[in-house]
Amino acid sequence: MIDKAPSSRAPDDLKQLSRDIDRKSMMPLWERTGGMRPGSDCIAMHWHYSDIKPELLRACELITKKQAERRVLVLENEALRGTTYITNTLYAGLQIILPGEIAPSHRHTPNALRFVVEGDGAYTAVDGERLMMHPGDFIVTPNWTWHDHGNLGDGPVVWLDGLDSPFTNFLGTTFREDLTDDRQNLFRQDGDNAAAFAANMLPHDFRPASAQSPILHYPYAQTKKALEHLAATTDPHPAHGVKLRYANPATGRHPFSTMAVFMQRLPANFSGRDYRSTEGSVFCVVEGDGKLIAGEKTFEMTQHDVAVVPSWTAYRFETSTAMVIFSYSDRAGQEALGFWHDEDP
Ligand code: 1HN
Repeated sequence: MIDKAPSSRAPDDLKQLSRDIDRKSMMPLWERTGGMRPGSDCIAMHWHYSDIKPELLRACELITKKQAERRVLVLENEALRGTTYITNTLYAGLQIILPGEIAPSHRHTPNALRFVVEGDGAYTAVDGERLMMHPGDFIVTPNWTWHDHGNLGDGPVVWLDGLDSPFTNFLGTTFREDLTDDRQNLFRQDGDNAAAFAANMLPHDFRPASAQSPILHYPYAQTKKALEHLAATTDPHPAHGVKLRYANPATGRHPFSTMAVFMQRLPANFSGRDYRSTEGSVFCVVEGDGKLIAGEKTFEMTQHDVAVVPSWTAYRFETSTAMVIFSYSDRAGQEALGFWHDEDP
């Protein structure tokens, strides 16, 4: 006998089907409400450095670098509380180190970048070499390289840590290891890495073994000079001003397999055009003041402030003074996987 037409059975039988399969860890795709679209649950956010700095100093009184291992205030997206993430794919935290302190050596599978916010005299040791940190410098800690930090100066030093830890957590590939000694053995002289890889030359027999940049240190003095030269000789891009991307000289791509890193300069009285892309970006103001308008929100940004703009949220800048802004995003990972997309009218 031919069964009744499906229409005369619904909706009770259909509801029963949903209940029955739910107990078997299944769900009906036709009940999914959200469509397929770009963007994420994260929200655009802004942290004033004037709110961060006093809390960092409080943490200095309450916890030693040794106790904390890393004395860091993590900037957590309000939509991702409890995860340590600033976007679905990126981590951001502000780290402070006092004179004489050291942060013991360890290594992990997430890649890390340091962006020096304030203070002089600190170093990061990476892969056997000590890299002196100056404000505005960008330092690469490629995954699985030993790294420890120290402060040889006479005042606190603050930097922004950017990690791709959400990637390794997502993929189930997060490993870490402590070195028995607090400090790694420095088997290279200061300046070796820059001489071998940052003079627009590469060692003759160098073969890139990974996507990571062989350059470990991108000093702000160079970046600033390049931005100022281009700002004086070329027209700014209508959305980004003069924006440069930190390059991996061995591949022409990004310094990390996952993270793209940028520095941009916006002229005074700039009124930027809206822009959006699938990358989530973390911005840190190096110099100057201005507004970042992200979706419906307006952030009044001043020096050292941090903001996050999630995937597919349109944003633009409006400046009063000239502004220099550092940023990193998950664009490298998106490009590598073939997912990156932008809308640039
Ligand atoms: C880490 O190793 C450092 O080495 C900073 O300074 C922040 C956040 C999550 C996981 C590892 C550092 C970190 C981190």
